Amino acid sequence: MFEKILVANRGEIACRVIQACRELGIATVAVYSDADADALHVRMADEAICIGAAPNSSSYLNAANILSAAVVTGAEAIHPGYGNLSEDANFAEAAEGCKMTFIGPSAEAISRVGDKAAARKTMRDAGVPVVPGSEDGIRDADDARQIAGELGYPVMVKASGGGGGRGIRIIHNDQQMKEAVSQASSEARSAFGNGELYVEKYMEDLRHVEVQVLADKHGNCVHLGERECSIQHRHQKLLEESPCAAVSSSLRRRMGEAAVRAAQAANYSNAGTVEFLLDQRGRFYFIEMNARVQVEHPVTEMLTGVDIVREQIRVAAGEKLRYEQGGIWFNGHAIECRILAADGERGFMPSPGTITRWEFPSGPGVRVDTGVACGSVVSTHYDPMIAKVICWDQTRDLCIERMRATLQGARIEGIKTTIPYHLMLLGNAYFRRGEITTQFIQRRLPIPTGGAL
Ligand code: MV4
Repeated sequence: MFEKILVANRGEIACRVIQACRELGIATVAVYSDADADALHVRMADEAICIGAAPNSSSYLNAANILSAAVVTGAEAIHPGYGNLSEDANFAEAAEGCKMTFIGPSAEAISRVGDKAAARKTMRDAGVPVVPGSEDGIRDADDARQIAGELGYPVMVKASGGGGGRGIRIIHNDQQMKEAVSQASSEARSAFGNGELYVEKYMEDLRHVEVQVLADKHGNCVHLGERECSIQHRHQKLLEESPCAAVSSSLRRRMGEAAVRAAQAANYSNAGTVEFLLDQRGRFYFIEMNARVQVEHPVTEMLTGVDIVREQIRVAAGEKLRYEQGGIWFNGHAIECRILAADGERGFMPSPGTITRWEFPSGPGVRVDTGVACGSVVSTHYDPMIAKVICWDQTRDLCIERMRATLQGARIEGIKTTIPYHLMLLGNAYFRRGEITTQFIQRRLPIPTGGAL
């Protein structure tokens, strides 16, 4: 097992990884930018080393400085967290080139699932149902129109070079195609350095359900159930939960088996997530695979009792999975609310500042994963998500009430947060009935852009 791990990230995920290392008796090295010298993750780690100036591009995306920091501190492995360099195959390869273990899939597996158009092909060949769409990337708008003609509008163009929401457009007719393709392609080029797009049939009013997989380097792979992730604002998830109200135990088994097939087809190891769209008749379609631990991994941990980050470290060290599929149980219900330093009453406008009060209730089934504390300075250099509140209870209704009580009990001063919006969400009749699709925010609870809630 590793003796020292460098955590190549910041915020709550850095704190999360440091905690997992501590439980395993592994020393930790934190990296920080000039703006993060007093950050919580720096205070938690055994060692800390500055890797650059405040802008993310100068520090947490600065692969050379991070690798140098790992070498000079004698780290044997690097945990990238999520975002930043976590799905950068070149970084993974460079770490291995410096004789360090990258805690994640191999560089080849990252590349294979990171090319979203090629991944669809891999999955189709593996017998995983895929959203109808183009075989490969498209050449230009005419090519896209041709494919849209076969699929029928509306269609979605997406970036081959990366997932999430950048470089995505929904197109309703031929006239919109040229502009949409040019905008999406330039957005993708600036975000991922790759302007290639592919086309999919836009499947309206479905659920966005992802399955967690965990694979070791010895050919073993299990799934850890699904997460309902339809509640997104501008392709940013706001609230996730598990299990998904629309997934029966037999559907869970089928989606889980498809996700395991997807991981095996990609020759995948470590933690990964297979994203599907699920329709009202229980048919599911692959959209993409993510080669990193996800923000929302705690809801799966609360249901299964599996510590995903700890298993990532064990698998990276060459250990065999300690779980058989038959030994994975899904108990109760878990919900995660992402707490952003943003004004939930003004269109989620960023709300930087110094936190002068930071208190959350605690108790059975209440977990707060955070990278801030009282006195922390929240800047606009980085992602505005400063904490995740995760609640577990025996049923969905009890879990909703526990989450509401926890958020109502929060005492945060110095910045605005999205807690007011989350409380509205948890009180919304459609949400409480589990009537959730990808259109939920737009149709049931639009983000207020100004004035009191
Ligand atoms: C889709 C889709 C419908 N049809 N793909 C992909 C990235 C993720 N952030 C959202 N994604 C989606 N991909 C096809 N072919 C629906 C979503 C989607 C979504 C789309 C618009 C508005 C909100 C959404 C919430 C979840 C999923």
